[in-house]
Amino acid sequence: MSESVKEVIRGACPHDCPDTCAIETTVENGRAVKIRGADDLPFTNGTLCTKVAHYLERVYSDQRLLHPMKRVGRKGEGRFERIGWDEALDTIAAKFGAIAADDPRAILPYSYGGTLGFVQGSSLDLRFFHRLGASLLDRTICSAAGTAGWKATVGASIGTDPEAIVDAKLILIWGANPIVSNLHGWRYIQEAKRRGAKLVCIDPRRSETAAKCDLHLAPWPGTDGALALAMMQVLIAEDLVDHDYIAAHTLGFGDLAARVRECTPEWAAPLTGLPAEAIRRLARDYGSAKPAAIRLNYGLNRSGGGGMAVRNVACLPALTGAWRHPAGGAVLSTSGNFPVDQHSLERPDLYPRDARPPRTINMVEIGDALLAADDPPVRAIYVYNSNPVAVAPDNRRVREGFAREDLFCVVHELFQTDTADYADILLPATSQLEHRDLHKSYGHFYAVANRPAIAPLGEAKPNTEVFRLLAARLGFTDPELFESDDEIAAAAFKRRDGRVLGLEPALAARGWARLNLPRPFAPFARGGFPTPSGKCEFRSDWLARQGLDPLPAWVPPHESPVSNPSLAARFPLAMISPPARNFLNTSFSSLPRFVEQEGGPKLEIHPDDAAARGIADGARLRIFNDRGAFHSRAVVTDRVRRGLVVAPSVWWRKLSGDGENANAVTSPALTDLGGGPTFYDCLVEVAKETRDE
Ligand SMILES: Nc1nc2c(c(=O)[nH]1)N[C@H]1C(S)=C(S)[C@@H](COP(=O)(O)OP(=O)(O)OC[C@H]3O[C@@H](n4cnc5c(=O)[nH]c(N)nc54)[C@H](O)[C@@H]3O)O[C@H]1N2
Ligand SMILES: Nc1nc2c(c(=O)[nH]1)N[C@H]1C(S)=C(S)[C@@H](COP(=O)(O)OP(=O)(O)OC[C@H]3O[C@@H](n4cnc5c(=O)[nH]c(N)nc54)[C@H](O)[C@@H]3O)O[C@H]1N2
Ligand SMILES: [Mo]
Repeated sequence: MSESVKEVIRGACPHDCPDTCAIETTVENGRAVKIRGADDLPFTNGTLCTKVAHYLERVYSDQRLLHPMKRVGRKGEGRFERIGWDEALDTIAAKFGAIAADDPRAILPYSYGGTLGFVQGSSLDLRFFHRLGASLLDRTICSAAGTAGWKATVGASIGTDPEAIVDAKLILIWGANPIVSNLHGWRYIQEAKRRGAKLVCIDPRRSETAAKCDLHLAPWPGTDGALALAMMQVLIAEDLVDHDYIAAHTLGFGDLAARVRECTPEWAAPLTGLPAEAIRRLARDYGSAKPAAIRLNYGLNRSGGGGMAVRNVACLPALTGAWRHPAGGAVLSTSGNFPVDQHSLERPDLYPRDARPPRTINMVEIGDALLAADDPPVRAIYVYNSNPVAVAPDNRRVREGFAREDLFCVVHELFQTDTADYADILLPATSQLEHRDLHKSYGHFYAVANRPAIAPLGEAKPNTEVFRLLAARLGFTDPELFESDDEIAAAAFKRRDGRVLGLEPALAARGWARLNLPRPFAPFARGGFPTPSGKCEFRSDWLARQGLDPLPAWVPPHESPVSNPSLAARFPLAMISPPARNFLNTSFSSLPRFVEQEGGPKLEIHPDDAAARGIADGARLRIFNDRGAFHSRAVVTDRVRRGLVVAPSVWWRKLSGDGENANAVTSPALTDLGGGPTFYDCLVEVAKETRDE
């Protein structure tokens, strides 16, 4: 009898989540048999979320794409025929070569968060498209607005250590739902509560997290900017500010004080839908609790004023001096702490000098780009790490764009997603267990390496491998296009004096390494903001130079009863579509376990709004506006405030019953800063569906 070979391989969870867990995969005779969270990485702490705990069901799913295919049916129909890799790559190279001879900017890469790894997500792929001279993609679909608002104020994506938050006395959880989308971060918030912290959740609905906090404030979506301005008004008027900190480490306090003078809680009350007294009390609590921390996430950045909302919130800890304490301050993302060598990874210098100036397309506007871009029109699209036909807003336009018969579409995927249905050539991708990668995190201070645990399934290939093969077929000879995954990973972090920054030895030895940051870490206790002035910028010349308001301001949502009464008369309900617990964007939305747990598309609606429309719990609903419509089952609940409906997302369109998901109605309008999406800035009407199928 042959002895079985058993091995534990250390890896990283690749998904778009702040937690970036270290995982351990047990492999027996070449097959992964068990997966668990690593015990030794403190943030992971031996646990995985409900999705990744069952990761092997994803890896070994019978839905996996295992060989290249070419389209045989109509676009979108999803009928394919098996071909070999040579035919697939030759077809792509011939098409790309011909189009590039004309104008390479007619070729568009489209990628986002399928994996957040440097190697498979932002290295050779970008080098290849740079070398080709393709259109550039502005990757805005998630965090662009908040990132810009934070940058204007604080300077870079740096903030409080999420592990240090255990010592805070007050924590504002703002536009965040950690129980669902930052589970491992929630453990530290709970520990703070155990040590006596008060938890306040600011979220239009009573989320899983809000239900566990001491206080829940439910503003109208997209009005956080007004709430933060009113808090500043109270803090300044009642002298709850830290004058020494302001004098030493901030810029433009006088302008700010003048700007917020009229922004009283009474002013903000009708805008936010919160009682003035609740706003005043929140500001007083925030001004007196020491240390006070703010855990923002991206929920508040998905509205017309999402950039400014984050900017306004980011001003608060500089006003009160909360940055002085490691457990105080605020954090939106920790990614700016990582010494990433973006230039070496992406090589923008490979862009051909003799070509016409690069053209950039905002990924949120993909529908428009495919349908209306000229100079030149988009003639080919290469989609990887993303499922735009399900996740991009104003879905009807997106689908029309992908349905263009004259568009050459390549999709590289693990699964036959809604987008894959539109491919001319569909390529099979490896899962995280089958390729090499290296990760930073946007929710903690650890870099995590990923070693392949098993061989690629079927004929699946990693992203990098496909670009190496395509580069050769297109006749490129630049060595940067042929580096191995190990070489790419080794170049991800900056070196100083030719030496690595101390991360590699630990990464190699145990698969993860903490950034070389002091502990305790209070990034701005003594100022040193990474802004042009080195101070927290209440007044931003960077914004002024872009023709934008240099001061914190109130930017209303595009669609609300206050900003657009005539639209609200026809579509009176505000819809948000935040992540469902068992999905990760659309990455788990086709697997039976998770689809069953979610139990079909749902729409949460307040009992009064339901009664006014004759809607009973469980009724089939049609949710619509001028952009489109989709169907869901009613969940009548007071978890949502009056006037708000909530559609947990993101469903695969083709598995949602009616072929539509929430993005049938979401808007393609952009945010004030950063060109981000406005998924949660969306007015709809809801009706009981009489035809019940
Ligand atoms: N289980 C699971 N986890 C995930 C994801 C997933 O799909 N599923 N997605 C991952 C990704 S890509 C991201 S970007 C993050 C997203 O996670 P978060 O950044 O936390 O963002 P959201 O879940 O979009 O929103 C968080 C909360 O903000 C609330 N919210 C909506 N509009 C507003 C508003 O205008 N103001 C305020 N104050 N709150 C508002 C929502 O109701 C929600 O409860 O999570 C990641 N983690
Ligand atoms: N209505 C609504 N829409 C939303 C949101 C919302 O809250 N509401 N959230 C938005 C947010 S925050 C985000 S970040 C975007 C997310 O949008 P996307 O980044 O497009 O995320 P996913 O839908 O998970 O699609 C990722 C795809 O990449 C594939 N993939 C994974 N690993 C690899 C790999 O190694 N190689 C290749 N080639 N493919 C791989 C996965 O199988 C998956 O199909 O969606 C946005 N859309
Ligand atoms: Mo996201």
